Amino acid sequence: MSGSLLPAIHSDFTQRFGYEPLLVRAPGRVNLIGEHTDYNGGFVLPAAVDKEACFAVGLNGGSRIRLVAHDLGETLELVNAAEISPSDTHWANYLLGVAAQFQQRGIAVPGFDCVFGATIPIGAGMSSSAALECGLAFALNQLLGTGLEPLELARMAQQAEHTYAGVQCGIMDQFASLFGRAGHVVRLDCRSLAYEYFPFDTTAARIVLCNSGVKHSLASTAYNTRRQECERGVATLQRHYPAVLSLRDATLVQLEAHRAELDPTVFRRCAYVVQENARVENACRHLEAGNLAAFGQEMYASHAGLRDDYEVSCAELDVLVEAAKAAPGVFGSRMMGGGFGGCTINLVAPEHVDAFIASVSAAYQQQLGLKLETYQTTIVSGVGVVPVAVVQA
Ligand code: GAF
Repeated sequence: MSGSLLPAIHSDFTQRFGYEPLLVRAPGRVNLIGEHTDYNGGFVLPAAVDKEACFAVGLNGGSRIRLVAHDLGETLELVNAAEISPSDTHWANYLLGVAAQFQQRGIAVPGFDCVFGATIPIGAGMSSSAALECGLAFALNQLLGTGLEPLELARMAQQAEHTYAGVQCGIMDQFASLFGRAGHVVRLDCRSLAYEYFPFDTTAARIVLCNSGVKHSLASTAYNTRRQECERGVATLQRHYPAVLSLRDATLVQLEAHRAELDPTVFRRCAYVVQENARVENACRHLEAGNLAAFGQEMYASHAGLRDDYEVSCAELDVLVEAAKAAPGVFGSRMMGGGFGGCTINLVAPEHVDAFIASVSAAYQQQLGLKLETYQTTIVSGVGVVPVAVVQA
């Protein structure tokens, strides 16, 4: 259990509440390619990684919900679990939103206690919020014996984000946290939710994240705006091509043919999504062929599209990607996640990782006066129970 918060979370829970909880870990995720495609019915290529949220959860036999953010030293108590509503306490909404999803499905939520903490850096684009949602959804499903399938838990976690956090996100992050498989990336068709695992060979490339350390404040508003712009594009295309249900069905030829009817910004947003979907398909073929150089080129093209057409990058991320291009042993680099800050994801030859980190850190310091934090991630399995005996070992 080295490096895990679970031992501390476990003892915090037993000291506060005096009974044994269920222990659950829920990983954050990386996404190799396929950004802002999930809510357009398209393709993504994420993996669960070794930065995680940890939970100790138990039913308390009463009607109170007692939530403890271990890292922050903050608590929130709700007198009546039957009356859940959004809270002014930001972090609590990810958890309350999940409990509300059980209720919406007609599943009564009795009083419960939850102590949680996370090693996922907040605002780094590694889905700390999805990990919180998925971890509690999984824990309550176990404790209540509701037997909901993991896909349903992913949908509930996504809905919690929509209704209690106000972000109209797609399903990638929640899916990756629940369905991650150690040593594999997963290609998800976000429309059919069909998925396929691809082995990721860490002897050929390591996944290194460079955290810009910035999170621009309008990120969630801008995210929702991007989604609306895509929907406007689809509405226009649908008048001509009724089979276009989402941008996943659209082509560049169709967009070009009706360019005059589309707002120029909407056109660029849609063109980016259509191209990014194609890049995910190409990238999977390159991964299967073991062609990391070609895979990396798709990553660079993805970043250029996110920067120029989708406009969700920022100066700090652009500096990091340019610095990566100039560093030794790099196959590819791009911003990752919703954007406006957070991390870049970099595929780096194992023998060059140290030199890569030194080189990008120096460039970041020199060009922006900022200190870079980096993470070498490993790919782990999705949300799961951790036996108390393992935590105490
Ligand atoms: C965020 C969202 F939560 C995801 O659903 C996805 O849209 C991503 O941004 C961009 O690809 O992480």
